[in-house]
Order: sequence, then C-alpha cells, then structure tokens
Amino acid sequence: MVVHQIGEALRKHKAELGYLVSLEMGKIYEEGLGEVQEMIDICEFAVGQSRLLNGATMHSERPFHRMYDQYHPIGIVGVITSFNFPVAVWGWNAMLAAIAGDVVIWKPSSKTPICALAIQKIIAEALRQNNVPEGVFNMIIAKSSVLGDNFAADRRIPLISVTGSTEVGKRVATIVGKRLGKTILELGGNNAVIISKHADLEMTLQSVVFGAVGTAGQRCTSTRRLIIHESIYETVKERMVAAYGNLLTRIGDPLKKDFLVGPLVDETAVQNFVNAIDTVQKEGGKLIFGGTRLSGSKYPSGNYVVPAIVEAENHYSMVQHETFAPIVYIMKYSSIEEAIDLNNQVPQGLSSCIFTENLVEAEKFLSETGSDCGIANVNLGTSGAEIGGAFGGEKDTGGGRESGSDAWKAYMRRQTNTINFSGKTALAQGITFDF
Ligand code: UN1
Repeated sequence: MVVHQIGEALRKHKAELGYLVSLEMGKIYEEGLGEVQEMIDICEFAVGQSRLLNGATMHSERPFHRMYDQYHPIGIVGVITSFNFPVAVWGWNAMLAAIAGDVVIWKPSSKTPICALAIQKIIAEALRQNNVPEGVFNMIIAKSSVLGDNFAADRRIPLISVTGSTEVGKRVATIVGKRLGKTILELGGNNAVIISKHADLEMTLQSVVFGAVGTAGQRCTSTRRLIIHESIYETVKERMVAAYGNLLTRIGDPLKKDFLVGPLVDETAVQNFVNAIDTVQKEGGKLIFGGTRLSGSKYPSGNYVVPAIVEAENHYSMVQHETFAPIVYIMKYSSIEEAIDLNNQVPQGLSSCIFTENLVEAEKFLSETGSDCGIANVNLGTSGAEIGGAFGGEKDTGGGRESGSDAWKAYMRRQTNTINFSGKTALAQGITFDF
C-alpha cells in the first residue's frame, strides 16, 4: 500500500523530479525522466514482490516433521548511493527494503543532496496518510570525510548497500566485514562491447554511442571498451569518429532538448578525464577523437568535455581502470575466444555485450567460459538495464545484486524451521542417544 502510494507520488512528480535530477547532476532531461521512471517501475515491482517473499518447504528426513525456510526483516539497512543515479538507486534499495519490513538510512552522495531532499519530501505525504513514521526512511546528508566510519561500523545496521566506486566499496566492506555485517556491493565497471564481423553495424553503432556518451559516460554501466573484429576495425573506427563528429553540436545544457551530452559532475571529474587522456597517450594510446575540455558561454559550468575515442591496448593501466567520463578505448581481435579473454581481462565485472547474428558466437559469449560479468547481453548495449533483472557484477564490482529477480533476499534474514509433530524425539542422521 505505502510502496504503491510512493510510486504514485513519484509518477505525479515525474516531470519536476526528472528536471531536478538533470539540474543537479547534469544528465540530460530525457535521462532524468528515465531515472524517475526506474523508481516508479521498482515501486510496482516491489508491490508485486511483497506477495512473493517465499521460502522453500522440504521434506524432513524424520517422520512427522515439517521443514521450511522463511525470511524475516533484517532490521536497519544503510543505503549509500552515488551522484550519477541520485534517486533511482535509492529506489532499488529502499523499496525492496520496505517490502522486506526494514528501516532504511540513506546516505546520498554529498554531490546531489537536493534530489535526495526532494524524494524525502515527495514520499512524506504517502507515509503520513498511512501513519507510517517518517523515520522508516531516514536520510543523512554529509560528506563521507565528515561522517567518518561510524555509519559503516555501527552494529545496529546489519546490512549496508553501497553503490559507488570500487574504492569506496572496499573501504566500507572492510569496516562492515570487521563486525561480520552484511554488504551489497554494486561498484565500478569496465564494460566492453564485442563487435563481431557478424554484427548488424547500424544497430551496433546506435547502442554503442549511447552506451559510451550517454550520461556523459558517468554510468557504472557505460561502455568503456570496444573489442572489434579485425576485418571491420577500420570501418567501425571511421563510423565511430563520424558519429562522434555529429555529436559535437549536441553537447550543451542538459535541460535543453537539442543536447544529448551534458557536463561532467564537477571539476574533479573533468580533471580525471583530462589526466586519463594524458596518461593513456603516454602509455602508447592514440587519441583519435575528442578528449578536450570545452569553454565559452555555451558551456557555463566549465565541466563540459568532448567525448573521446582512443586506440589502446587492453593491458594499459588506464584501460584497466574505470575513469568515470566519456572515454571509449577501441581495440582489435581475431578469434571469438580472444575477444572473450579481452572482455574478461580487467579487474571489474559488471556489464558486457556482444553484437553478432551468429548463434555460436553468442552462445560462447554467454557460456561458463564466456563473459565473466554480472550482466551479459547479446545485440544490446552495456547500459540501460531494466529493473526486473538482478543488477550487479563480479570481481571488483563487488558481487552484490540490487533491483529485480530475487535481489530482495539480501534485505531479509533467512531462517530454517523444523517442527516436530511426531510426539517423539528423533535425531537427524539416524543417531540414537538413549539414556
Ligand atoms: C549506475 O550507473 O550505478 O543499467 C546504475 C543502467 C541503469 C542503472 C545504472 N539502469 O545503466
């Protein structure tokens, strides 16, 4: 009921909230709306899921015993979110936690506090109407450096969910791990697209360009590497350069309809972009498009950049590293096995995809010796996952899953129950213990 009403309240304020996300974070308005839609969708998903918090029943080895699992609320859930999805990621976590019967303490990114305040205000009405104390959804706005480690160290918070960089995730997980608390970690990605000679190139380019420059390359699912079959490498390279060329006039105010690429979130993000371009060139990379900062009255915040395409080798330190900015590294392969190896040979394991119309290649990519990522797609890009699937990845991405499928289980504590209605004592494993 409450989650349903929260979803309705968000739907009512979709336009304003989408605008605010765009204004504060810098993604284009269309993507701001998409982000709010993700929250509405997760509310609907959670409402349905609330009737399906089911455990298994299994037959007991002992006569006249019944055995089953059930899931109880875990208690207080700490939710740490990043600036790039300032509202949707709260939705993924908070709505599942709510249907699990938990209380949420949200620590939004200190770069996007206004979006968080707006959410708190929007949901307050739904809470009031149902006599739910506002404290079921709490919020702390503070820089991590000010908040310190107390939040992660607090034993009253059995579960902390972190969506952010691998660095932040490792830090929080170490503190929570010391007290044997639980974490859900959805951390950095280094997402590759394999472009086979059997790919439909029109469709591939559409997806790849959105994946690489959408949200100005600031999604954890952004496309960071293109692994291109050698026979079509030059063609793809030329077409990418042409597509990026067309984008030059489409970089600007994210609130205006004409533009597809907004600014980076702040000066530090621009510095990281500039440094990455510089370092990768020192390592041997060849900058073939963009890579510069834009200035002038069209770019008021000074945080606008031209998305970059760099020819590089997979082992370069910059290619192995997630720079949260629009840089795509391109490289060649000759066999599908080699392409899969390149896909996997990075520390992160979030999202991946292959563009091919060849069934054998697609199946190889999805097999146990294929992509090692939490998300592996065929003929669609690395970003823009639907909420219905479990979202997260392996290795430095942290292993946690948020959002759909059975991600709800992480927000609950599991219990195995055995009930004896035989009227006798019966030990498992056939042990007798008479006295
Ligand atoms: C993120 O960048 O942290 O799959 C989340 C996507 C979005 C979520 C991204 N649905 O790109």
